[in-house]
Amino acid sequence: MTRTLHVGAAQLGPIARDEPRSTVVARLMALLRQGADAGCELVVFPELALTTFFPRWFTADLAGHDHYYETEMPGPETQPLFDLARELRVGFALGYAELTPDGHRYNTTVLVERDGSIVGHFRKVHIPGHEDDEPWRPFQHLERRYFEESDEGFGVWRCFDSIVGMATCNDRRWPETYREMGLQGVEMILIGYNTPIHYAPDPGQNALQGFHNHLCMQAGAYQNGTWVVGVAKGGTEEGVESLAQSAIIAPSGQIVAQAVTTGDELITAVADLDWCRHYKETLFDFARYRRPEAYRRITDQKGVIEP
Ligand code: CDT
Repeated sequence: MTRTLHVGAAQLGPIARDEPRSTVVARLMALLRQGADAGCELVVFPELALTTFFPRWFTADLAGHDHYYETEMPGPETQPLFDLARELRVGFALGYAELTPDGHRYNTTVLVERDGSIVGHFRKVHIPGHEDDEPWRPFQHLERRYFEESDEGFGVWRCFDSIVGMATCNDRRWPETYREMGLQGVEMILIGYNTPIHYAPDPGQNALQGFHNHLCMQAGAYQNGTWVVGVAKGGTEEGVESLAQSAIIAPSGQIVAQAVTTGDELITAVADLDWCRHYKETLFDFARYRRPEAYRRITDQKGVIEP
């Protein structure tokens, strides 16, 4: 019998700076209900799905921005989402800003099973942007000020009768992200993102944002024989236009569902998990064909060393 996982990508439109958590959670719950009505077993929300994308604003005082972070998950305001998941028997992945009891700040995603129990957390590995105030930009990308790089790497979890992994936004642009999980047999990678259309260091890339978004996720899916679920927070948020184009991508690299709006929108697919084997056991039979001894620079070296 074919193994399937009915998955939904719950794209969000903008979240205003002053939008209360309760309103955002109500939006998430509406999408979770839509997912249940569509037959989904798992609904994936974007990166930093509880707040506006606050790293666009500089602050000299991080503690003054503590209200953007969650100190517990679930907390009082997110508990209703967990309760609804249990009631509907629909799991979810939710990106949020995490402030740990010992003061560490991570860009985190929590994965929750259909019974409302936490499967695991993923903390973003590749933190893009800059640390310091750069007022020349029309808006900033201060993720490197607000978040630490995770040293936990890319785990996978046996859940949803599958092998599931996570990555966050900028992680999707790096082939190592997918291969780390591919080497653990991943069958579905969940990726939330906030991608401003305008890229200040090289605006020539602006027109290519949609292309690059799909290019990297489709390549990651195909080269590792896995499903990839890419979920945006899109639309114009606090004056910043962000890419939507959420997509569910098959192990063939083909997009099987894509969002057509820039707002709150659910897209779904019945993911055939056995489709992964067509790639994992043929062209990308890692055990047979990979040559790790030829790839030593990938872990021994960080930047480019020209001959
Ligand atoms: N959130 C996030 O990682 N966004 C980046 C923007 C480009 S780097 C300034 C991304 O890779 O989409």
